Amino acid sequence: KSTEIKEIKYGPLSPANRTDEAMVAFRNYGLGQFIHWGLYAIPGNEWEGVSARGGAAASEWIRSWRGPSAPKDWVNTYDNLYKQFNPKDFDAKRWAKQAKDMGAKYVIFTTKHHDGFAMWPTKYSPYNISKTPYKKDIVKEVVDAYTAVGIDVYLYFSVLEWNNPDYMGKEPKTEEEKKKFDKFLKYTRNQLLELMTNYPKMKGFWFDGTWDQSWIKSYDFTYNLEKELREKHPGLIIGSRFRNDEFGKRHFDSNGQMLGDYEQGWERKLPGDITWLEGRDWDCVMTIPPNGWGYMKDWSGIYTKTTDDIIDMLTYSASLSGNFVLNFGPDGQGNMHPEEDKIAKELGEWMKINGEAIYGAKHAGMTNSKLGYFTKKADNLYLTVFNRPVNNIVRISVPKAATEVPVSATLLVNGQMLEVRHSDLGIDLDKNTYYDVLLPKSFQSDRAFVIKMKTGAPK
Ligand code: JFZ
Repeated sequence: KSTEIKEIKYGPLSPANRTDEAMVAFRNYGLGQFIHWGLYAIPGNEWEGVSARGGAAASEWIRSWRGPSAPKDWVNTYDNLYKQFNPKDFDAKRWAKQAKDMGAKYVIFTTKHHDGFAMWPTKYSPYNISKTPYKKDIVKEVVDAYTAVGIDVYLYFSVLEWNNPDYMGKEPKTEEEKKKFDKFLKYTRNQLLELMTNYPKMKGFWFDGTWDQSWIKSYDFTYNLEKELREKHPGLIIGSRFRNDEFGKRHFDSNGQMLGDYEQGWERKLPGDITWLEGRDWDCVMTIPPNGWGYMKDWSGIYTKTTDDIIDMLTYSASLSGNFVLNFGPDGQGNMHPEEDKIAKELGEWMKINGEAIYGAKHAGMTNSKLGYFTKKADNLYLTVFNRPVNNIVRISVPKAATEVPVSATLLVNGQMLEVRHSDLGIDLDKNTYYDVLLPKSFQSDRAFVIKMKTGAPK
């Protein structure tokens, strides 16, 4: 790393590691839900029975697909799908209840994806929900229903728009281009202010589609816009994917300072270890299929993550002090995929028992264990066990310098007390000391289970 500090005019606009109420809430969410819903839900990643898999990056990208069953004027066909958008089964309260039962503390909802279609009746573009047979304001229904059950709402917003004639990916150079893109920037500002005005209960934005040169070169505009958004909505939370500095550095400025309140780069991937994060807040957003955020009718022939996979990634995220956000792609009628329903239910059952190892729980500073992941909260140390030892001895390595060590243990699933004993193993005894938690042979579990330990001064 270079130690030279660059002069930066367009660096961070909010302090690192904010400690206000909104940010503390964000830090403690643990589990969130993402919802990708828009016109792409109608084709569901296929057209006239032909799958777009492989042809499109993901189901919500089907507009850019050129598959064999796509008509010649496919883009036009896609752009007219709104005339059919009439989700007769949509009930935001039902979704909110499902998310609540699953244990989600926040939801990120697509107000507008790359296709440019607005799920709210925006004044700034005719291409919006009010022109569909459904007519009603979907963003409002989602914000109200989720807020009513105590789930915080974040608005996903794609800056880039495929079908907007004023949008361009490259840097605007000619006077005409500059005029056009300037119009687009004003439009973007209007929509964002409109969203904050219409839905004052929203907590933040999850920005996307900010990677094009046109946006990157608009750093003066985006800096001032972020400032304005924050002024108009105290406590607003914005991730690191909104803007860049004047040198084109996105997510982090040229001095490595994060641009935004949390690191937003963990899209379908997870950090390798805690050192990557350098104490920053972050979230991981994850699909159940390999890729595909919008509805996919057909889940056959691809690896779709199991509830156990999800619990693993969720617990791992918590062990590195991050939030884990699970994506759902409802169909054109407003129903979740049946597999999503199943995972939501199973995850909720697990969270009801084991959620205390996730919510508000942070990196425990323990040596990584092959058995599972550690989290901590006050004087509680949690170990979510994925790999149970055949001898039922859960051996925990504690750094010798630790002032807190496990003194007692229980199973979260049934409250059973477990014996904890100090053991002297041979490995690195100058650095580590060992504690064994004994599992009863009779204890059975077909999912990961949590050992909750109380910590105290070593005897
Ligand atoms: C974007 C979208 O293109 C996609 O459709 C979906 O909405 C997802 C949540 O976000 O895809 C991305 C965005 C960022 C990265 C990768 C895919 N990234 O930073 O690596």
